[in-house]
Amino acid sequence: MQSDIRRTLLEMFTNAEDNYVSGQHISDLLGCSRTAVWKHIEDLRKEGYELEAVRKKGYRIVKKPNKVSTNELLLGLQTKKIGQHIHYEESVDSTQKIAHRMAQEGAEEGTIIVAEEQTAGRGRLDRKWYSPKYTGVWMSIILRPNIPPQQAPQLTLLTAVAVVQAIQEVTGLSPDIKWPNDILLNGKKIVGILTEMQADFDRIHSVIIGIGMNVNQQLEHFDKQIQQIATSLSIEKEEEINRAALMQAIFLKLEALYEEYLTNGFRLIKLLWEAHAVSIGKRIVARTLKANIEGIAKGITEDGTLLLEDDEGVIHSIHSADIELSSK
Ligand code: BTX
Repeated sequence: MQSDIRRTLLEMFTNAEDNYVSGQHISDLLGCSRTAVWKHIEDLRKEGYELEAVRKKGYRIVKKPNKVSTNELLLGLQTKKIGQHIHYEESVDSTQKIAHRMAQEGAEEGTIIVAEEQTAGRGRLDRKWYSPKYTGVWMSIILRPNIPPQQAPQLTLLTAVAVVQAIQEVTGLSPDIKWPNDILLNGKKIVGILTEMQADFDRIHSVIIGIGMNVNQQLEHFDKQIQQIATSLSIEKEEEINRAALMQAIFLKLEALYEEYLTNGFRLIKLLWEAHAVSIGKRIVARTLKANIEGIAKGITEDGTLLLEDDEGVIHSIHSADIELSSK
């Protein structure tokens, strides 16, 4: 309730742009006293909003916090489901862990868990995912699709398309997708996607999609080990990028693609994915847990498996691997 009022207040200030909104006008609209208005303003200041108060004129926002708080994410959000429930924390071990717990406790489809920093962010196969404070988008999304569990990997590809579309829209940059879950700019990793699920043999309870996106880091923010392979949107664009705007764009694109997927299946998503994929048609090495396989990446199947043709003409179906372009 209190937070709803603060959200309405933020909406008023945002709509007013640089103009002042008078205290009287606010108390009339919200139906509360001038003292109550002042208390809400103080609460917003505690959230990190810089608000200027001028006698006889009123209030206006001078600066928003560099945060992906619930208020910032819900402000003006146009989706029906994705992002309508936000669980925000300053610092967590991993948003995936919290998402798993919340999904088990019955969290609604579309719920987002987001943190400013992760102290134990993880990638696939328990690899580490660096998630420094206030610089990136570290979030998990809970979905509850009515699809067979073996089709869940398609959602990784769907998410990759949504993230690429969102980056294009907000920054004008055009990233590439590297099968199955990396998004690259100039050959360096900008986003990682981790899809996990809670399921029985034949039924999905929830799919938890983790998205880690490097947004405002500079090179020195990256750990030495990954400086060669990682980049951020800000390094590539040479300006600071609004993380909340990026997240809202992801919510919108994801919702549209997810609706298309549930209604018409994977066909269109597959075409969109292939249009952004760098490795298709190229000679690559796929490092699976069992072996390294080299050959030409022919494309992906309906269920998101990579098809690789080796030098003997044998087609391999790769379900899980790290791939890189062959040096041959
Ligand atoms: P992945 O296993 O494909 O990639 C992990 C590898 O990527 C690491 O071994 C390292 O080499 C490199 N790496 C680590 N951190 C970064 C970074 N910030 N930028 C670029 N490269 C990096 C990819 O796994 C899936 C990552 C999902 C991360 C999200 S964040 C929100 C959610 N919570 C959580 O704990 N994980 C997911």
